[in-house]
Amino acid sequence: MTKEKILVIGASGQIGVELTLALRKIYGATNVIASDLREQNPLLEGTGPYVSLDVMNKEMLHVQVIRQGVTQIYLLAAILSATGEKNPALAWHLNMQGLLNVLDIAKEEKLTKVYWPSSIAVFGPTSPKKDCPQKTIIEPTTVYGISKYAGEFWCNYYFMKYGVDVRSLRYPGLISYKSAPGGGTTDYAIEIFHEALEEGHYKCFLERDTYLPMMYMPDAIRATIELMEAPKEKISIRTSYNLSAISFSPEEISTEIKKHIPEFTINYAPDYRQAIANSWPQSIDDSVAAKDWGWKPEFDLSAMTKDMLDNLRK
Ligand code: NAD
Ligand code: AKB
Repeated sequence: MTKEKILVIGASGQIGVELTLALRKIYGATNVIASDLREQNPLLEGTGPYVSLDVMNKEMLHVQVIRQGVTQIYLLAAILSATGEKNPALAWHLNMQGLLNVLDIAKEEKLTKVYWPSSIAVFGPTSPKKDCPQKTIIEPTTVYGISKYAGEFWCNYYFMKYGVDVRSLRYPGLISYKSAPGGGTTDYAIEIFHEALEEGHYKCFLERDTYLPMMYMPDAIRATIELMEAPKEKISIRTSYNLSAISFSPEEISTEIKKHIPEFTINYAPDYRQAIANSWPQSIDDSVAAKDWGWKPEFDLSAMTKDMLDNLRK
């Protein structure tokens, strides 16, 4: 068996920090290279190698891959839904060109595996709202969603045409306490915890009854690693797998928080992100991931709320 050397691109972000730490536990600290455009995240400092890298600079990326003997890439650098609507051209450019650079290098250097996340943002207003299936009408209305859907088909293309073993998950909104979120529509469900503890009040940018698919970060990290470690023959989806855990509204999460902080209050002042949220499904059917590689979430709303508050209080 070849010794794996993993490059995580976008390692200083919300998922990158936790995924890098989890991969370092499995593969050994020196075999997982963290990289980002940003300064290294303080949570990663002293835990393993870090390189400053721009995924848009294909030549430099290629040099790093060869120089470091990289065998796998996890590509997390992207612009998310809310930030993407403010600068559509930049979101399209980074989300597409970054992926194409990685896929090309993976093909040329015969990397063993590539991971690239998609999102529930691929779905649009014409997709089913409840239990949205793996294969259905997909007509995204945000530039982020369009870039993710196009990206899914580039992944499929590189697998079919060149045999690049690229795997992908359509993450729901991810909730975590370690690293700050990077400009998504589901970020309210993280902000609410910080504001509840610091101010006792939260002004929510979505309406009270806006249901969205969500997941606690430990489940997302485990799903990612389970997908990447699954035998190749178990992977039937080469675009991106639906993935699901919890669905709730701002009102429901605030009720859950009140069980721990009775004086907590919330008011609603929807902004441009409401239209993005309205275009997405309320819940996702992930039965194909369950059937193919045994996916099963662990955290429900009450377990997640308790764990978030316990950790943020620390
Ligand atoms: P994030 O914004 O927190 O992190 C992205 C990281 O990429 C940042 O640290 C940023 O500095 C880095 N980056 C940006 N441009 C770069 C460049 N040119 N070269 C190198 N690094 C660059 O995002 P995240 O929430 O960690 O998301 C990671 C991936 O997961 C993205 O593809 C995102 O679309 C996807 N995703 C996230 C969620 C979620 O809820 N967080 C849900 C669905 C999908
Ligand atoms: C966002 O809100 O943009 C992300 C996502 C669901 O992709 N959290």
